Amino acid sequence: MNPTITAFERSPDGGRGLARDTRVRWAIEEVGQPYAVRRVSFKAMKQPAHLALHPFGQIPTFEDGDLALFETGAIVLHIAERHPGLLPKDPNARARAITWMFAALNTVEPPILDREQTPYVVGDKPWCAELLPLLDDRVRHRLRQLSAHLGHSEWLDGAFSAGDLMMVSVLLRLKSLALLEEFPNLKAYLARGEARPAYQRAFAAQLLVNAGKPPAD
Ligand code: GTB
Repeated sequence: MNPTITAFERSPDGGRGLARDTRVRWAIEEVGQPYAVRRVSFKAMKQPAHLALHPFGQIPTFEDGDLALFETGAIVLHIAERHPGLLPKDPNARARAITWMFAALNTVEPPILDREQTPYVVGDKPWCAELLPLLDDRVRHRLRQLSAHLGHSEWLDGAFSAGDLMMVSVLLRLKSLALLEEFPNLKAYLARGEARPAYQRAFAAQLLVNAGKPPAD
């Protein structure tokens, strides 16, 4: 049996690849494994059958035999550890690649999410317009640090790894904001990630089911 992941029945982003199943699809494509997708509605995500897989009622999940995982960090790490292609063999290089996965999820993604979600959550408050530039600055600060580390390198630490896969996935969320324009090396890094054939396959697969408006649920 091939592993099965879950994804939105129809992503609210209409196929822009921003829902987190895309990074899992990308990891599976990088290691060249077949997989199946079970699409779930927002309603089904909160039902006991899905909650048994994902205690927070979200996507994506990953099932392989009697193993069920949630959290994209854990899922991508699991895939990378079981198949060659996403983690270096050298133990120290491997540990550093995993460090970059954590950095993407714990250090770079949170300020990006705060910036992205604030307009949805408190966009009607009079102080929201003052808050957004402050949140932009928090993102800018992290991007400046990441940009300084990357410099003219192709990837974060030697060859492409699960750390890059996660960092590019996180940075993709900035595509609708102007901030990335300030960091040409990060923009080019993102473009390199998106150009990878495995990413292209993952993106195309999610686009196939997500293009168009999401159904009312
Ligand atoms: N930390 C978890 C992980 O990394 O796996 C976060 C999982 C998560 O946030 N899942 C979201 C979800 O299931 C989908 S990806 N949300 C439904 C819910 O909580 O009820 C987040 C997401 C959703 C939609 C867009 N979009 O439309 O642009 C982008 C990202």
